[in-house]
Amino acid sequence: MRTFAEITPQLENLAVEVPSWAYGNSGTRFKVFSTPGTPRTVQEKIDDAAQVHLHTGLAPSVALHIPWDSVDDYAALCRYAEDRGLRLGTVNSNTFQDDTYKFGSLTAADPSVRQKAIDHHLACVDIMNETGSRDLKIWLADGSNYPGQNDLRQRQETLAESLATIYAALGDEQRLVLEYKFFEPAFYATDVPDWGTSYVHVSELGDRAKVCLDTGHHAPGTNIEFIVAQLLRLGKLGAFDFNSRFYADDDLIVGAADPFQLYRIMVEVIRGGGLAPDSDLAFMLDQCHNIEDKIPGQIRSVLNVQEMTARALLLDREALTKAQAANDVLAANDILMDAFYTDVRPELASWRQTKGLPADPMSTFLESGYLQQIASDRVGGQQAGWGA
Ligand code: PSV
Ligand code: MN
Ligand code: MN
Repeated sequence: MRTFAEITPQLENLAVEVPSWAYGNSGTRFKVFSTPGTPRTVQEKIDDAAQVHLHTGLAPSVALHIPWDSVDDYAALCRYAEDRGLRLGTVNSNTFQDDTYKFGSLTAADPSVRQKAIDHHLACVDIMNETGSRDLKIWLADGSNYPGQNDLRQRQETLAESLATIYAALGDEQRLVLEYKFFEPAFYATDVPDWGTSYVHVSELGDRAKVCLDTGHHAPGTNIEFIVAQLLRLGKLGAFDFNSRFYADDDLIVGAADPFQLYRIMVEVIRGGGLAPDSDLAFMLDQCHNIEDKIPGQIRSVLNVQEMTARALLLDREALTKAQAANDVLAANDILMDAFYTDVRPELASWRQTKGLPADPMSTFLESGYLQQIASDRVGGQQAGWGA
């Protein structure tokens, strides 16, 4: 196995973008629980995100969701983030909470609905121009509930046209990342249900269009690391939305349900060059903290990603390649498991200290008094945008 000292230069390249919506109240369709100190404004979400970066050194940017995070002055918002050591990152569009989009947005049969959805994305690009954001992330709720409800094929044509219009509005340094999800809210057919469909569309668009892989958006048992390997091989994996799932789109803390899966994903990321200094692969969280405290939930999440990345970096790739070439099934599996079973937490703690970070970011944050402070300062926190 490699030593910890050998992997730190690569570990240094890891940065995880946090979502603004993780700091708002969220829940299920049964109940949204409020948390004392929940942000009331996007600025307060940025304040909370800054705490995650301050204690972990891992989360230098925060993703926005439009219109949840709409403001009058994005340049000022940018400065606000910079003053707190953060960048504004990916801009997420939202065409799933408006009555107009009941029968689809970018795929809608009604041209006026489609135009409204396209215009929303063009407005997102305008925002990106002000925030300096590189990525426009599109997740569509579009789909149908009953066989015969829609012309499946026509909707693919319509989607391609809508995406092309949006893509044409992007600047040379900007990208479009298209997320897929196998079901929900549509239950019969979803217009972008899988990585293949996303791949087909982004390939048609051009080099600056890529797939976004949300780890919670697959059927149970799906081999996600295979998808990672394939998309990296094709140069088309643009971004991750990390989270954990037990059942469906659970949006739980990444690495909580299945740390081994996260490890396997990171092994393929590293194998495919996704952690190299010149890689443009974005690591983002897409999570909601329904019952746990939000900032600690985010701290735990970025630390989980760091931990599994460190284990994946420890993997002795040379030995693995040899065992694979010799068809030594058990040796190959052993080599992969050796790195996975290595507890990297003590070495990560010492390494953090060498960088001026707390050895234990979670306890340092909890002892800082920040949670108590926001609980007394903030009254009437906002919902993340989800739930009833
Ligand atoms: C809906 O499933 C979703 O969770 C998608 O994963 C998006 O990335 C996210 O909402 C935010 O729009
Ligand atoms: Mn997502
Ligand atoms: Mn999701």
